[in-house]
Amino acid sequence: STSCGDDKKRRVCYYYDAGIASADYGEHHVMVPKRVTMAHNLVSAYGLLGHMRRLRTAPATESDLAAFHDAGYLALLRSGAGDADRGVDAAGERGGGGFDDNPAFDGLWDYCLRYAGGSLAAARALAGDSSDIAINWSGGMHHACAGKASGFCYVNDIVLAIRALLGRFRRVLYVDVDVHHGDGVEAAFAGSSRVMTVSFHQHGDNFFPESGELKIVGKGQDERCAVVNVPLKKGFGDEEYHQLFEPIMGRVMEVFDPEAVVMQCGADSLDGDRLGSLKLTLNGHAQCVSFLRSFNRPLLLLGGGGYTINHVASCWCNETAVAIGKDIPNDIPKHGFDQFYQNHGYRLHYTLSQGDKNKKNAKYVDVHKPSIDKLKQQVLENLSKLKL
Ligand code: ZLS
Ligand code: CA
Ligand code: ZN
Repeated sequence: STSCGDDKKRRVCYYYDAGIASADYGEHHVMVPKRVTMAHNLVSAYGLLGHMRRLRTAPATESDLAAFHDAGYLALLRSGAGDADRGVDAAGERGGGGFDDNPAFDGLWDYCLRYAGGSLAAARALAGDSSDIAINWSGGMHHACAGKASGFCYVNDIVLAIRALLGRFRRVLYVDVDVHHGDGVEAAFAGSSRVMTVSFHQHGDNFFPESGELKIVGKGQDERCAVVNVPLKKGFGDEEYHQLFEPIMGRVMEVFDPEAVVMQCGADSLDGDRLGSLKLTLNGHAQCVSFLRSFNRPLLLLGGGGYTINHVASCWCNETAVAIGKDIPNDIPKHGFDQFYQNHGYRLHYTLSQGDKNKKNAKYVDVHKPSIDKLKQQVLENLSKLKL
């Protein structure tokens, strides 16, 4: 069980739309929307639903999406974008490599409206002051651009949610712990001093999307933008991560002093993920949530990546418990999906045997561990240079 920063309870509201489960990127795709249903069933089996207000299921409307996205791109998305073979990235052009990160699948438009609707409803619950923490695990699609899909993301629910929050709050902080760089959100607010974006991500060896280098503090001459990037090496685990996360986020809270915080909780930074090569434990990941929660600002929790689906479900269930401020037992209650956790002895907090993959990445930690403090100093220095 993770320490919750404090014992003070929060008013938590939770959004779940069962319609998300029918979205299917295709049988060989790594993105599996059903993992959100698995997380929800775990949340329910642990009895956590009784501790939260349930948000009304309300898909977004096309005009909601038009607050950020181009009309032409939305028309393409709504039309189903032609044959299944043709991705909707680059406004209809076929993705490279002969297979598609962003396939046009049946029910895609409906899926977009539902996950974006969840993040918007959650943002509105915070803006209307009816909750302290709002959760939408089906959101967090941080790569989508105004006019194109990217990295499994079609509609950028995060940008929409932040814009909704800006109607009520002066400064909004965005924190992204997905293993990938939060490029779409960063680009959308790079010119704004009312939104600071912070992403921690694996970087190097052409890891997608390759952006998010340390040196990028802002864009253009006038540095009135607030962008913080923390590039990490393969193999980094709880110890290395938190040597950076807490000092950096502590300083960010000090200098930016946000009135609301949006957190993308991508679970692909966990150990054993199919795409990522970081080694966070469930507790190490949740520690990011409890640290930000401890500052007591309106907090929006969103999902994101996560490609080993039982790990994802365990992670987001655990973080729902952290949001509420309730300890839950490590033994997974019997429920319809419990066979997915059999390989971990029906335990929430899984441990992996030292496989080849782990050994291989251990050398990266040996090489880069000594430079973590230097990285921290550089990020803190960048922070002191921002003109806010
Ligand atoms: O942050 O690396 C790339 C781009 C390519 C290689 C893959 N091909 C298909 C297109 C060109 C350079 N794409 C990344 C995208 C990662 C998106 C992360 C999203 C998020 O977690 C937020 C939700 C990538 N990495 C791995 C794959 N794509 C990938 C692996 C395996 C497959 C199966 C399904 C699809 C095609 C075969 C796929 C993609
Ligand atoms: Ca990230
Ligand atoms: Zn990711």
